[in-house]
Amino acid sequence: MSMPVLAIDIGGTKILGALVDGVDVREPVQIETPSSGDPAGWLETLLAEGHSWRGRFGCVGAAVTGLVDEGRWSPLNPKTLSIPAQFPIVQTLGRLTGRPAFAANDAQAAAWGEFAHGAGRGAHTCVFLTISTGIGGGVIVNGSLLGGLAGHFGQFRDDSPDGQVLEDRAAGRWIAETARAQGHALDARGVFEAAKNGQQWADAILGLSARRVATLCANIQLGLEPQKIIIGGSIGLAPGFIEKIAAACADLPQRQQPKLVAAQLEGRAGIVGIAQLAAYSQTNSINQREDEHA
Ligand code: ADP
Ligand code: BMX
Repeated sequence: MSMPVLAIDIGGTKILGALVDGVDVREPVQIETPSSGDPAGWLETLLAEGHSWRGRFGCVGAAVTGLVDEGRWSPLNPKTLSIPAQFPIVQTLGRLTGRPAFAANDAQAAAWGEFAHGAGRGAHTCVFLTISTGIGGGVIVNGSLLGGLAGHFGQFRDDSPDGQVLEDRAAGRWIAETARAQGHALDARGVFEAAKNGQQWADAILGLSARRVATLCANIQLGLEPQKIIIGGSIGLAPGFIEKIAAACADLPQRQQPKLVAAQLEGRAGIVGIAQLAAYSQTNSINQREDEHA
């Protein structure tokens, strides 16, 4: 019987690690993502908290916010998470755990998790969107996951004079900054609470965020015609947010309506997906060049 995978999901707000076998997630450990320092130190902290995992996994996989190219991890938007460019994530994981390692973008990994085990089952062309600290995406076309830059919908640009990308005008950091600018020192979760308690200002911020995400979904539908657009991330899955996106899409012509569904694996999509991708990489020798050439 094969051993579980040590799966780690590093987002702009939280880091989650667990032993994962298929959809079975055991001994989860969650820590806040530090806003400074060295990712190697963050991983050491996580592994110390997850000391019970030691010796009980065959390989390790990390789903990380940012771009992963040949085992090296770089930020596209340092406002979502500021990490050093070209950080050798695969080599570092191998050194810290003594096991073969694999890494991929967090939203791409979550897309694979949902496709293989969640809301994307049976949808050979689908898109996963995480609405979280930033906005990430993963694209499955005819059953294949697109890697590299593909799916970085949060980096979409318009003609904003300040050069802001979409996630800087819609995701968790923007929601908190916009609330603060209006005199409410709350994070995005606090803004959802305020909206639930009937605060008009909070509902207006969330409405604008959802409308911008709805425009993105409409454009994705035109660009790829996915059978489903799967919405995840703590903001995407917060009560009422998908309904707000759907309401903002309601006036589109029927033929152009995006098929929105909630992520079934919820916050586990990334670790479930990266576990499967890491296990697959062991038998197919992908994404390990950095480790081998170190
Ligand atoms: P990450 O970006 O680290 O992957 P999340 O998917 O949890 O993590 O997204 C983090 C963002 O979601 C933050 O802006 C946080 O304030 C917000 N958030 C966390 N929990 C909730 C919640 N229950 N309801 C609404 N927003 C939430
Ligand atoms: C950003 C980008 C993506 C990531 C997405 C969601 C960085 C550091 N990250 O668009 O690679 O998938 O955020 O990340 O440039 P999360 O932390 O919000 O889950």
